[in-house]
Amino acid sequence: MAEVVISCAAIAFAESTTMRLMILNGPNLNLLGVREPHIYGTTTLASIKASCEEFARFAGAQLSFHQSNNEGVLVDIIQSAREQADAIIINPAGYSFTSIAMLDALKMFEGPIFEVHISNIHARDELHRHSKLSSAVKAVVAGLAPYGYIVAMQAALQAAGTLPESLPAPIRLGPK
Ligand code: DHK
Repeated sequence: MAEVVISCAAIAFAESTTMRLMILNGPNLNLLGVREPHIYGTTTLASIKASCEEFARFAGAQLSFHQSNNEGVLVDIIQSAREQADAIIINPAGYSFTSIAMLDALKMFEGPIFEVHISNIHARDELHRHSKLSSAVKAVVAGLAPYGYIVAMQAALQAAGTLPESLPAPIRLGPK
């Protein structure tokens, strides 16, 4: 009987410490792979999703992965993160430069937010250079190609102290 009680407590602990990551992708990212490959490369969104899922499995994190071309849908998903996620990783794509509605929704999320851009938006044309959403996020990863999603996941898990113990100290803790 005592054994049953202990294992129930262990399950409850494991559930309460599982990091819930939400990855959110904005408009036109469904066409990654064929879309302006000289800027965004040839990796598809399905491949990015599979890679993020593999990393989440390795790290023992929960992952939900979304894409929408619709600003209102993206606002709804960001609002749902208030209940369903501990951290948001968002590539707002074209809405980076226009969406006050998404900025307002992100500001209501209490956990850390990581903004990802596949390209280095700071080295691009004037229209693609100034994200309106960055003021609401903890960090911006730009220019690392699809690997930026993995870096953002790692940063979110590191900030929460939930990177696997098996990783070397510089990755788990950074420089002392
Ligand atoms: C993706 C887009 O769709 C553009 O509108 C942004 C971003 C850049 C990216 O690099 O992932 O400017």
